[in-house]
Amino acid sequence: MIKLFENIRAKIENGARISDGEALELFESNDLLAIGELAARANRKKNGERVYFNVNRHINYTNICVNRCTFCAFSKTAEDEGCYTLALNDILAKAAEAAAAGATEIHMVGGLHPDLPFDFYLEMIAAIRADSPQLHIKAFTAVEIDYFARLTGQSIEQVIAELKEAGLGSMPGGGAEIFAEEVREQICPEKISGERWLEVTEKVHRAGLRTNATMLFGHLESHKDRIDHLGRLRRLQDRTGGFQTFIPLAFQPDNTRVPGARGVGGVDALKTLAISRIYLDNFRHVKAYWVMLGLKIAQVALAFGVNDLDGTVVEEKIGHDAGADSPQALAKEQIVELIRKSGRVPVERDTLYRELRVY
Ligand code: V47
Ligand code: SF4
Repeated sequence: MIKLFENIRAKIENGARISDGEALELFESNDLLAIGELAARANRKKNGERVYFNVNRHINYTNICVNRCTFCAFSKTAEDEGCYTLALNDILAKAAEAAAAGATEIHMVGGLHPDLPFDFYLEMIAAIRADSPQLHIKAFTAVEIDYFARLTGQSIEQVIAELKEAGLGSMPGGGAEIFAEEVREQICPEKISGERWLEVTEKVHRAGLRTNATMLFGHLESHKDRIDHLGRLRRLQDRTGGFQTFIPLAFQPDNTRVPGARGVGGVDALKTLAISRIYLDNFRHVKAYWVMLGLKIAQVALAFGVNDLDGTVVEEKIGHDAGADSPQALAKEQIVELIRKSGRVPVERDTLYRELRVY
């Protein structure tokens, strides 16, 4: 074990990358602090003492979805009680409210609605851009892009070009879940495959848009499946350099249909964040999404290789529908305080990681 940590430390110092075998040994080690120390070292080389956050707002325009992922407590059918689709005016009002409160980003995703035409999404983006030009619109995932292409009979390239023209600025990292086919078959059988997610994302990067990448962990996947997931992301990033941030999403089990589902413990969460940082040597940023992790683990994660705490969020449904016990929103001052109390330097960023203010 000591040899494992020494070898990895040398690799980090020399800018070499760890192998899948070494990542597996890390997952199977109980030496959380040694893993964290390596991850903190890898992060410090890239980002020094700075920890990023942004002022943003999430808008989930509809929860009606033709996919019925078993891990998802957010989605409904058009017949279910509690299903909704926001009217364009409501969406614009939420965006304008966010802009007035100093937000620089709108994060928009939703279900795959059976009836809304592609024009609805183009109009939504164009209207937000016209109304609140100061907001960066980060919206949709590879899953939606593939759905829009099927809806319209257009190529992925054409769909991306039209969204970009309407004002899409970048894409969040959702829909990746776990790429390993056998697990994906159980948790999201109707969703596009992992390979398709990667293929669509590659096209988005080639069109000049940056995206993030996520990994949903803590359900049915093994350590090997997690490493397989990280490996496919690392290889795509080698080809395109289009990923900004990696975000491990801790599975929330309430109201879901994953057999035997339990929550993610603190040790597993910290280990997964840290190993992601060490393994993904070609990702600059690793985000602790406080909504799924809880504020305390997200703050401690800053000592385990993490350099981003996401944002103010304002209104969150996906995690809270599945039992997340974090707050709905954070004020900018609360995020600054969380980072300060960890001894690091809070930096407000925009979506593309331009520094807006150092605290
Ligand atoms: O793709 C769904 C996940 C994702 C559950 O890119 C769940 O900056 C946990 O991708 N428990 C959407 N997770 C959220 C997302 C995201 C969030 C914040 C920042 C960024 C970013 C991206 O949420 C889905 C899915 O993987 N999800 N259900 C659940 N029960
Ligand atoms: Fe639909 Fe996305 Fe939920 Fe799957 S995770 S059911 S695609 S909203």
